[in-house]
Amino acid sequence: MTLLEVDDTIVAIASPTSPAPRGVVRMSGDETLAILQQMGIHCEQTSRARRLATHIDVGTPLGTIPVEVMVWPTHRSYTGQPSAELHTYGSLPLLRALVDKAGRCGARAARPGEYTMRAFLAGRLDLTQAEAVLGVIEAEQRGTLDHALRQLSGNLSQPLERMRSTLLDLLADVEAGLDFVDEDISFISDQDLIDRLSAIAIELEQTLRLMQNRGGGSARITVALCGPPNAGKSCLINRLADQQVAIVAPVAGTTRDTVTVDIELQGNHLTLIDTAGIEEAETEVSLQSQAQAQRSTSESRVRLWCVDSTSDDFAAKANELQELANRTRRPQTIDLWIATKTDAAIQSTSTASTEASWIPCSALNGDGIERLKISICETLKQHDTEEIGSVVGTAARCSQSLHQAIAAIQQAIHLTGHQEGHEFVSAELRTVAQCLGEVTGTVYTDDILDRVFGRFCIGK
Ligand SMILES: Nc1nc2c(ncn2[C@@H]2O[C@H](COP(=O)(O)OP(=O)(O)OP(=O)(O)O)[C@@H](O)[C@H]2O)c(=O)[nH]1
Ligand SMILES: [Mg+2]
Repeated sequence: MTLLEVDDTIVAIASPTSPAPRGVVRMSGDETLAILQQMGIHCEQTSRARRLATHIDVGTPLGTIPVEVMVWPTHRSYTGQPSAELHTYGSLPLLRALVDKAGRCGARAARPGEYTMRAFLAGRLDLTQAEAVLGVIEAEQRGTLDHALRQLSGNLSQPLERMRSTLLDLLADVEAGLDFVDEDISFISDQDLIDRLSAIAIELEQTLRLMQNRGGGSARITVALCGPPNAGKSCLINRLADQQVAIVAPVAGTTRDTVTVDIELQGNHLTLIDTAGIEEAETEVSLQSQAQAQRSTSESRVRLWCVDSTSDDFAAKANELQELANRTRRPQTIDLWIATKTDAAIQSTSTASTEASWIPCSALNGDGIERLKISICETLKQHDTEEIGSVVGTAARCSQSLHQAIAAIQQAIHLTGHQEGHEFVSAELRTVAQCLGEVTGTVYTDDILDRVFGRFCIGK
């Protein structure tokens, strides 16, 4: 198949195929208006987008069905081509009948991602934005959706395009100097070149790191409850999940195996993990449960460190846990500090002597639980906004190009520093520009387009 074929007119069902009140069939291509005409839809010849309510005869056995038609008669559409949407009841046989009729009138069935690819080829979107469209379609988490929307608005491609443009300016200076090499004229000093390349290298490394941090964007968010034995972790997981998933007992060391439960909080899909209280392992069982607890604690995205606010040595326990938290924290880890059993505290615990900011709560009477839930969601949101981020597909596709770009830029810095000829530097800078262009799609090949658009579903 030739991916870059954009002259024919394509048609596909664009809405989910499960029954719904409304379904959409989409068309795009130069013949859109002529095909609509053949289907019995007469559009007056104007250049404005418009909407009309009509009926289409799709043949036996369905007969004539009501359809609302939206037409973009010029290139001012999502795909940059004349296009149309036919809205009717969301029933698969009806939608298929419409697609078949359009097919009989000259349209071709669209391939996966073909609409978005036409938008890309028309310059409506760059490649990272096209991938963000997929990210939006597939987003299961609130945070993932926010990322995809930010990427769609160009937050990833804009800095990359800016860096590429600076680089092309530098390349022009370096290459202009090559023409005057005998006269010893240069358009940029070596030091200036090194400084400006180093700044781009730093920014690229940062972009790459942020991309990789997002690796598992669509997975569930893990939230571990951890802390000393008897701190009230199991009681708290039951309260957060609103069901009895873990055994609660007054003896220390009740929980052995980790217990997990899935919950949803403000659009975030969380997996809560109750762990064994942290203690010196003295038996084989304890050794295993401690190892399991440590693994869950270090791998979880959010950690709820629970300390019993009624205990005499609150501050000592808290400080010990904080050291442990610092030792085991990963770049994306979120630590929250929970003072438990506040209903039973005789006097308010002195949390001031510790560094953390504490969320007081009682799993018994529910005090502070709402605030805890809000804190979890807000910190997740805040962490997500701090990242440039990228949708998972973009990260997978682009990290190699970014690695190559960084290697080439470092080589260019090295060559300049060692006064090697500027012709070698210019070759490296060309590689960098090529790699950055592959990320945003300024430079693309069939293979890249195949990888990006092959992951889409038909109709998008
Ligand atoms: N008053 C009061 N008691 C609580 C609260 N939460 C837990 N407890 C009690 O504290 C004891 C220990 O609770 P668990 O939830 O089993 O504690 P844990 O941290 O899971 O303990 P391990 O599994 O042994 O590590 C039980 O007797 C609970 O009833 C609370 O909010 N208020
Ligand atoms: Mg427990």
